[in-house]
Amino acid sequence: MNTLGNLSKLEQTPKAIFAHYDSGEARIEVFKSGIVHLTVMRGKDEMKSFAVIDSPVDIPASSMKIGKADVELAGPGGTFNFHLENLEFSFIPKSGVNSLDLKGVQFSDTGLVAEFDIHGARNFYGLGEKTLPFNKYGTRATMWNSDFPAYTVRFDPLYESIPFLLKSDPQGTYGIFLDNTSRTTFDVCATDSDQIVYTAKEGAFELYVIPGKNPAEVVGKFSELTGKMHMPPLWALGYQQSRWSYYPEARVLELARGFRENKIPCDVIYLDIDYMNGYKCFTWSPKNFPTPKEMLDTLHGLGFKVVTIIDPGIKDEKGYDVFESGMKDSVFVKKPDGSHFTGQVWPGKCVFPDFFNEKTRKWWGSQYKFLLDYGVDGFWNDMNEPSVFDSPNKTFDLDVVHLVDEGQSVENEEQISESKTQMEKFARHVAVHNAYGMQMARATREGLERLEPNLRPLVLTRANYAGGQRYAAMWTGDNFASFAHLRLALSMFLNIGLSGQPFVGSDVGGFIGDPSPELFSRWLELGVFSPFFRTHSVINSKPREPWAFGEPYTGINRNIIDRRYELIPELYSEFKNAHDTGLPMVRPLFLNYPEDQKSYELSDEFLFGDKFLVAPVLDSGKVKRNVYLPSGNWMSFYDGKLISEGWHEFDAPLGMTPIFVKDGGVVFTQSLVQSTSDQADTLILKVFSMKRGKGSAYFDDGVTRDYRDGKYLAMDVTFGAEDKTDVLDFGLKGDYVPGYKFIAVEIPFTERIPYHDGVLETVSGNQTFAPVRDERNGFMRVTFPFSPKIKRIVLK
Ligand code: MIG
Repeated sequence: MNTLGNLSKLEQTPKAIFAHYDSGEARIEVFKSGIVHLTVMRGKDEMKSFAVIDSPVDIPASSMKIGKADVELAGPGGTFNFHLENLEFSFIPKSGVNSLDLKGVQFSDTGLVAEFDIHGARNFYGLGEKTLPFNKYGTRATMWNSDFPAYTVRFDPLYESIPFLLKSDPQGTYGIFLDNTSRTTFDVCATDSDQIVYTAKEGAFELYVIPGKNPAEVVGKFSELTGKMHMPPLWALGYQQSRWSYYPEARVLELARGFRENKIPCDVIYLDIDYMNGYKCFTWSPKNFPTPKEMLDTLHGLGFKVVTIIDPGIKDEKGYDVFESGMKDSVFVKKPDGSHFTGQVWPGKCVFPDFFNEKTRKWWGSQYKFLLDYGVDGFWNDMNEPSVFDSPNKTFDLDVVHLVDEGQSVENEEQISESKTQMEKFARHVAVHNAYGMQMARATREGLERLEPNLRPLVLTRANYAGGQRYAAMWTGDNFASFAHLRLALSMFLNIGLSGQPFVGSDVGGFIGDPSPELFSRWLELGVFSPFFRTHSVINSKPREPWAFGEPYTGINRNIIDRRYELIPELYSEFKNAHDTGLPMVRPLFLNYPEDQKSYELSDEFLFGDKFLVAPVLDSGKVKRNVYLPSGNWMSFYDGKLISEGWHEFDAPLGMTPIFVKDGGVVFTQSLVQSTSDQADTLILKVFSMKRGKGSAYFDDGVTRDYRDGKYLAMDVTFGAEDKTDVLDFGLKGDYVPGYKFIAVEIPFTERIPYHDGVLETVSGNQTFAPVRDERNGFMRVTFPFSPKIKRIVLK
């Protein structure tokens, strides 16, 4: 017996086992790679998932045992036992330790409660965008997308919800995903030291248990379930400059020229709400931006892209074409009585698109044509928690109705009516709140893809939900100009990345307040390795261009941003890896070193992909940094000096983040450019090894989707040192030809070199060069002409 009543029968189909109760139903499904999904629903609580894009597979009969009320599934990741009479379930991982027991699911008028015994597990990560400690053990989190400017450390909830928890420690790992878009809470052993208590206000209990050999496998499987990050345009990896707001036109142009005159690379300028006419979406302010087309042409000529902000609120104003067309097509959110829900946001009284249905998403997507026609390159969706200034709960009324059609027909949408079958297509806001921002980002992305089918859009969103990586990059909202927030930003990136969303950044310098020059430079240093790298600040903040603080800071900031641009080939390749595997670029040490107990506590240093370890300075006044290097040998990125594993103290003067490369890595860098729209002259392979090394890089045109049809170049290189000869072997795949003129190799300097001969072997023959040698910082550089047919470089 449980709160759904008695179990009346078990039923089996190839893809599911159903348990029927007096007032509800449970269902067991299996997904690829051994993910087990348990749904428990009261009556008709179930809703199609916004997060999950994968489909269940046939349950392998050989691994299943069904009794009268019990089911056992034995998979490669462990054993799952269901006791369906009382809705209990246990997962015993292969390792046999830290099993996970669900102690029933109870439904009541206030929602559902489920308790899990965790049997000694003490390390939990994920949960998306949270300001709670890195390890979520001992914390309580709420999932309810909320706009809270100037949030503080431990403030919760914020803009985005990803109800995914990763248990990982040297004993083993698993993931649990509790898919529900209403208000949910996770008490991760804050009340009972060995129990997770989960509650959901509305909807069904949807538990996915993700087994895995190691945390990377679990995170990878979660991304199979909920989708991968899109491949962004290359320019989205460049440095980006924003503030609330740069206007008028002349100031925007002056800003752009400032970058070029100061020789500080930059790719993107952001226009915050003041570019609009009275904050109305899809308009230009005639006063501040009288000639947007000309301005955009000039900016493009200077090598800049432009991203404009777009909020969901549409001004309720007769004659405003976006409002009129939306009213005509009936796309705005309604109250249960059929009238429109309105609320105050920037433009004044607004209506809000109901992004949950396809008709509205199409309508919304097509609005972007207005801005694309002027040449705007990317879009920034803000306020989409949704945030409403004047409503008592700061968001939509909980009973407004959304038409959740997932592509179904919407003919009778006018009548939010008595008809039962129709009502099922509607969801009250309270049940879908956490997916509103994600569906806005989706409408934006899908619209842009329809309008410019061969371009990769950049969409940035503030609110999001699990799976939202399929639609947009995200930033961590209105943070604060303090060292505490710099530290927090990194810990947030790590958990957001583990939650399936690799493309993340924070407002460099802190949104609210004015950073000291030192804090700003330190934040830029973290920015070099932040997937999304944008400076942004609140209205009336002091100037925060990289040259705003004068020397020596201008020079320091230039060097920092230059480093980002030198690393672009490597960063882009890591983006491609994340797009392919779902693993984040910015990752905690334990993702690669799961056996290392120490790695579970460290959130102030991180790995970038498999090669880099980065230890930013996160304290004021510090010029040294203690760094923990996990197992193996490491080399300093700056001078190739060999360093052994363990704790070390390193110098870290302003502008110099300690960066290390795993011994055996070949890192792809390039010569300096002022934006990614410039072609760098030289591709530079930096070898971090004395003996054997390898690396790979990915190139494509950076803007179109042609890479899907073979227009890319995947370059694998292996390095080997023998006696008096160093050899680099190249493996190439794909038919894209990068525009480099030269390829240079940098090898740690030893007495074996300088070289006398360099041979470049290509498929069309060999060429011998007297190497143009260049000694710098412990490395010897040899340069050859770049050939897309390169097979091997021999240095003697
Ligand atoms: O109510 O558009 O987080 O980045 O500058 C504030 C103005 C609305 C909040 C965003 C911030 C942006 C600001 N917005």
